[in-house]
Amino acid sequence: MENINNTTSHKSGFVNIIGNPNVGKSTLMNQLVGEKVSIMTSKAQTTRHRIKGIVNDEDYQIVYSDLPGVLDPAYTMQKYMMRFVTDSLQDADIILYLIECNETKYNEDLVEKINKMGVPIIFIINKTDKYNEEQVIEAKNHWATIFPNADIFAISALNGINIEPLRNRIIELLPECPPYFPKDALTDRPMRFFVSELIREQILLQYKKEIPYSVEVVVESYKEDTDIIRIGAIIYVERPTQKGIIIGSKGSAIKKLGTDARASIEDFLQKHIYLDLSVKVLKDWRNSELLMKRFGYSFTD
Ligand SMILES: Nc1nc2c(ncn2[C@@H]2O[C@H](COP(=O)(O)OP(=O)(O)OP(=O)(O)O)[C@@H](O)[C@H]2O)c(=O)[nH]1
Ligand SMILES: [Mg+2]
Repeated sequence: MENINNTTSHKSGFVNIIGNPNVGKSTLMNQLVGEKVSIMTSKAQTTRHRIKGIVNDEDYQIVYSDLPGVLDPAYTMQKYMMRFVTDSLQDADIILYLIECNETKYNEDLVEKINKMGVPIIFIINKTDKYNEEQVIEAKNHWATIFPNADIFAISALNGINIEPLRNRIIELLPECPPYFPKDALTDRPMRFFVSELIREQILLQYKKEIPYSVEVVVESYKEDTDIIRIGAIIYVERPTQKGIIIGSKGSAIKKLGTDARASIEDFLQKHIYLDLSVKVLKDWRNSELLMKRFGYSFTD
């Protein structure tokens, strides 16, 4: 029988996560999505792209976007990273603005734009596990004046504290809308992208100083056989000395990198993989518009 009083409706929307570097944006997105869609490390500027993580339910679809941290660009790559953030204001249905509890610094232009957008803002105080109640209250009072229209939540993304009420509020605020992506989609990125990110995550964890920031990882080949996936990736660096550091004495550093990256990719793909890593010098790639485009920084969705 046809239901003429069709009361069932579908909600869907873009929920974009904005905040300074290292405040826990990727950790929060992974918690909300329930999968490791975005790499997370203790180093600032881990995330360089807009990465979508999609949550599907019968009645709704939430399209989260993890974003690079807000910064003053010093070179071309950072200019592109910041563009992902400003572009994300255009399609946001809900903004999650995240801080670490003790933080007071913010970009005034960006905050003004967010406040004028007219979309719901959820202001989130993260890493509450590291601070006492008084400090959390102080942060709430301080930031309520900067985001006067925002809902305020205090959470620990790492420990999963207060995530459930936050998730419920997001669902409440979602607009009525058909789904943007197929209802079985987890992300809009191809496997190759996640593989290159997992290799870069190991580089962030294993190498010091400027090395992780001078590196771009490109998956050149990805061949799926019945019981193994064969992956070839190139690690681009900016200078010959950096190539030497990545490889290490008698190849020891790249060997460890290969072993750890393979384990992490196998964990993600749940399949055996063969990983071939090579290192190439691409002088000053971070300051080249052409190379930024070639490396996929110019696409925002
Ligand atoms: N103690 C504590 N640490 C956290 C929490 N959330 C995230 N972290 C840690 O903070 C660091 C940064 O986390 P990310 O999720 O990579 O932060 P991000 O904001 O995505 O950083 P960028 O991508 O560099 O801008 C990691 O070491 C996390 O484990 C939390 O609730 N409590
Ligand atoms: Mg991040």
